Amino acid sequence: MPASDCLFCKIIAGEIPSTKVLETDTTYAFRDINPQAAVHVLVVPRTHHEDAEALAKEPQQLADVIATGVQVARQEGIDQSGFRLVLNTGDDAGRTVFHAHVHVLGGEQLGLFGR
Ligand code: DGP
Repeated sequence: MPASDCLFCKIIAGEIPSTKVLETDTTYAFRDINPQAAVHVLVVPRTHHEDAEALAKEPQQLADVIATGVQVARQEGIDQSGFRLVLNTGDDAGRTVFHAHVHVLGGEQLGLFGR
C-alpha cells in the first residue's frame, strides 16, 4: 500500500514527474533531482518501506533493489569503471526521504567515505 504523503510513492505512481532510468515489476529507478556525481540514480522498491531496516525484513525486495542498481550501472555504462550503491539511514547519514532508496553513484572518481 502506498503511503499517501510519501514523495517517492507519488513519483512511482506518476503523480510527481521524474526522469525514469528503468523499471521492473518490483522496482523503479529515476535520476536524482540534486545529482552528487556524473551518474546519480535512485532505485526504490515499488512498495512502501520506510527505511533499510524495513526493507531488510523482505529479503527478496532488498535483493530486487540491489539487482536493479547493478542493472542501472550496466545501462549507464559505469559497471566497468566502478560505481557505488548507498543506502542512507537515519539523521547522521543525512537521510531526507522516508521511502527506502538506493543511490547509484558513478561516472567519475568518487570521494572517500566519511566526513
Ligand atoms: P537521502 O538523503 O538518502 O534521503 O536522499 C534523498 C534523495 O532524493 C536526495 O539525493 C534528493 C532526492 N530527491 C528529493 N526529492 C526529489 C524529487 O522530487 N525528485 C527526484 N528525482 N529526486 C528527489
